[in-house]
Amino acid sequence: MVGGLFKNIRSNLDFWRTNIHINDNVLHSAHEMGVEKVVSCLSTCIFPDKTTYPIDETMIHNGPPHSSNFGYSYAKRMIDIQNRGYSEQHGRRFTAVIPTNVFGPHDNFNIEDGHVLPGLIHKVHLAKQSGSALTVWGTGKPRRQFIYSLDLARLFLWVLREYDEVEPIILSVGEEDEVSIREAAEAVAEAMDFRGELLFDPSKADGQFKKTASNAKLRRYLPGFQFTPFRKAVKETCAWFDANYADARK
Ligand code: GFB
Repeated sequence: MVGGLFKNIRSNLDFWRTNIHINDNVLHSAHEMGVEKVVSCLSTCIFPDKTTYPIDETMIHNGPPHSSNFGYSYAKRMIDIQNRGYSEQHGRRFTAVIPTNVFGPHDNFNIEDGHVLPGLIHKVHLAKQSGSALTVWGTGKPRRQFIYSLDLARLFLWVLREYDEVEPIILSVGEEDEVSIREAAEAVAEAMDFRGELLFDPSKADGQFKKTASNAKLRRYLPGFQFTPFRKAVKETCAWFDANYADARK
């Protein structure tokens, strides 16, 4: 069960309970059925809120997560604990990846519950139709690393076939590819040829200011992996949404 900042703020208990049940049902069923390997998803938003940067895989349990998504964060951290248990007690190779903010075609474009990029893409689509301004929530100052879903899928196949640690691995673009929410909104506006005004609504929460993650461990394994350039990935996602508006999750 995933969602954007605002859905997390509204439903921390649901995020905790639902994900804890998913964790145990999936992992224990896999164990009982003799499944060789399971790759679960954590997220770079589950790391401690008070931390040094860049964040790396060793820091997952070093302090409380940001208050906005504590339910999701603690539930996801328990996957790492459970994977360790299956490894020590049963020799299972159950592991986890830690993607940064994912976006791409087939995303959840729901404005209230979805993540920032699909939310902005949907908002620009509507603003162009109505000739209104684009309202970006918050100050636009927070910073995020975004990974294109197609790049994440390529990395997932590599993890499934080649990565043999139980310890989690961060799957993210580099620290140098981090952008502000304002820059992300400008990239969406450019990709959709939106000429209207960008307004910022600071009455809406900013959430975590930054959660800059290091992909040094990934780079040690795959030094030559090429991420899709951010603006190219945004353009492809916007084109997908415009072409599939009727059937998109929104
Ligand atoms: O993707 P997002 O909702 O979640 O991004 P997080 C929230 C940031 O984008 C905040 C700003 O700074 C918002 O103020 N923002 C601006 C918007 N306009 C919009 C908009 O139209 N929609 C949304 N959603 N945000 C989540 C975690 O944190 O990251 C989840 O809460 C999950 O658990 C996800 O792990 C990957 O990046 O802040």
